Amino acid sequence: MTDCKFVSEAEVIDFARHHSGVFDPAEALSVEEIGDGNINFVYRVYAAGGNSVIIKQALPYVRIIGEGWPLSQDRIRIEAEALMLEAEYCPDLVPRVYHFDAARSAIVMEDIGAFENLRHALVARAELPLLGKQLGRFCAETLFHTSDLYLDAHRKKEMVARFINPDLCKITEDLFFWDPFCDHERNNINPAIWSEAEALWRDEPLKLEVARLKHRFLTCAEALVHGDLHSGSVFANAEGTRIIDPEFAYFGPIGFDVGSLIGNLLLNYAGQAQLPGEASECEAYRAWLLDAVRELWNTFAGRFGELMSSSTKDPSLNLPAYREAYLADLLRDSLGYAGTELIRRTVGLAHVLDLEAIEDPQQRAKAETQALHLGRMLVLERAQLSDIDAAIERVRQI
Ligand code: SR1
Ligand code: MG
Repeated sequence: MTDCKFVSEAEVIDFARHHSGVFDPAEALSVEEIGDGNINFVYRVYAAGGNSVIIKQALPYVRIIGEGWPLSQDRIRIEAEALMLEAEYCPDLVPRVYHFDAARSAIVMEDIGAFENLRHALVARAELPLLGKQLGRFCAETLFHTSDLYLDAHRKKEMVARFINPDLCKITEDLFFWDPFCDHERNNINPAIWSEAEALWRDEPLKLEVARLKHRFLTCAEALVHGDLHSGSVFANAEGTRIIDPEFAYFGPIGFDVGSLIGNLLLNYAGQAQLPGEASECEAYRAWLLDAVRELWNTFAGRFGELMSSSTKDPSLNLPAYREAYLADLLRDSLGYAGTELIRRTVGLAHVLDLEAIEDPQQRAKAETQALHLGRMLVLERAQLSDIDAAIERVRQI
């Protein structure tokens, strides 16, 4: 499938025209390449009248590296199927898929251009009153309905097989759970925090807990997770939220998705104190970020708990005491994975604007050090943090 790349703008336009049902046959179309992600090519095709679509194409390698880092194109089928499954439970929170084309390794989907990339919105201290609730609902609905609590046993195993995603999982296995904890050549470390990084590499209690989290990531086929639920995979504004890019989807631990979101809100929290602006604005935004973490978790746990009691099919799992214990396990996992996201985004390969926007390396080092300390605390203390309020209180102390 190496020759499926669009070779001209006319080809992209023709593809959009024939596979979206959005454009009038007579209207002239334009195209722009808008992908700023690490892995794929993304185009926006639009008409002067306002209609537009997005085309995402997956080539057999990582876009930012080139053919030296090969990657299965099956990821785009996985993304299309995951988006369509998510739409069954949260149609208002994901872009509509108009067409998936296996030969082209491309998806034609709804343009969500009215929303802003969440990472940029958070750096700009945007007001997003619906964010925590909508992210919590997305996680509860998509994760419950693809878990053994809801699915028939045979259907669940069929779905696990459809979503085997080894290339993308391997990226996470390495970038989250290995590189940051050793002096790996892929790491990207601000020299001003070199001693903090060295302390991580020597931190045996931390490495033991990260090994436990990695083993769960490798073996726990709990639900169809999005698998890359960071702020760059979310678009938002004051009226709503859209979640995109589930190409890393596979059957993994539920806490990985919830934790990735919490970790990203906390990365922004760590960055805020060193970003430009009035101290009072920064403090207010940091308080809002912690409220968003609380709202995300409470919405997730509230809705997941309701679904467990109303819709769990297997009577042996539908017990009030099990519900309570299971939600406590999910919180512990989510806090742990939030911790690994904080650490890998600070010293690993893939950095984030929330920290990179701090221009002065010494100032950035303060935010990066806080991110590392928050991450370490969450990984090590996750079993003792009895509820989300206790976790937030500990975050405030660091
Ligand atoms: C080479 S891929 C680096 C990162 O980008 C993706 O969005 C994932 O987060 C991955 O870890
Ligand atoms: Mg992505």
